[in-house]
Amino acid sequence: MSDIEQKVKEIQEAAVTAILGADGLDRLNEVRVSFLGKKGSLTAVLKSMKNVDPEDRPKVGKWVNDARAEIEARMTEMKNRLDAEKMARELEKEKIDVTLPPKMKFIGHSHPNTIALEEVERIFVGMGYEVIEGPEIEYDDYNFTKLNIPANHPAKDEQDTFYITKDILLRTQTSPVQARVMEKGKLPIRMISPGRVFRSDEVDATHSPSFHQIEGLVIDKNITFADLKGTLDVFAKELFGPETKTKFRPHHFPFTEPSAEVDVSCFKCGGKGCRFCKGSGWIEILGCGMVHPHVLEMCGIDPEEYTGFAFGVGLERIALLKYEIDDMRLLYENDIRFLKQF
Ligand code: 2U9
Repeated sequence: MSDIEQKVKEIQEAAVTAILGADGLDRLNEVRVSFLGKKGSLTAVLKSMKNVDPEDRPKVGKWVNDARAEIEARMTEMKNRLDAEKMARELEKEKIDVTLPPKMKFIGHSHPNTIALEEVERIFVGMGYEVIEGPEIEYDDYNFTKLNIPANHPAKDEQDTFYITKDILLRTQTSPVQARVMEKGKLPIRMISPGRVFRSDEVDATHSPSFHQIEGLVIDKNITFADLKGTLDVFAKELFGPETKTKFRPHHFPFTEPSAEVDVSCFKCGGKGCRFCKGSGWIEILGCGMVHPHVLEMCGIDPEEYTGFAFGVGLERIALLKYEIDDMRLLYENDIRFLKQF
């Protein structure tokens, strides 16, 4: 074996040993440069060709090319192996145990007021009512005057009402929404108006300066107190169960005549008397009456031709009763430990 052939063999062996010993793709590249690069040892043999006898050059060229092919084949093999190992390491790192229990995600849910409101809306929409909302800041005229609440009425006292100016206030009831609908003059009317109202009250278990009402209004020809009784009886049965009875007690409101307060038989004891209904068997839930002819007139409706009934319930009152909550303040504190029970 000639010296050159021997040298090419040694380079090839050294290269293969270096390739097999490469511990990563960077090292493999260094090996490539040191054997096959411009200044690599195998390239050096080609460069020394000018010293070789021209007759022997094809032979030497073949040895070098064979050695290069062998080195490159080993390189490719090694590169594939290193690539596969790298991929395997990465996959191992990214492995997900799909059998692990998930982290509990806390998702929000409706406030008891919202649940109660949606229930009341469902009942009235089912009877063909529209749900209409209106402004929380109102004119004295719509909040009081058009509802037959005169200038000297105690409800108008600054002790009870938040005034913004002499004529503008935070509405104390949602009735002004209904007064506005009546004024538009499109009859008949069958509507409920839910919304936030404001009264200058101290906070305690049953009072808050801001709470929610749902008021209802029906205006048509030949509407009677019997329609009012029937409607509210259906409402009570839907809300508290089919066994529920209603009782209408005479009352007074400036905007209705005659007026009544409505009690429902206690849905806890069925009317026998328990802690929940304070022994009476009845629970007061709402106020109602036939719309006062003067209110109809002030809102542009002829009381000789049309009559109507109206009612009002406190949303918080419904929520407290339905969910057996004993303190209204819990509805406003938004303590998640309380809210998540519903
Ligand atoms: C118009 C005419 C009359 C609405 C009515 C009540 C009786 C009533 C209270 C219930 C508890 C208020 O939320 S509460 O504090 N409401 O008792 N509301 S009749 O009467 C109207 C409404 C609009 C034009």
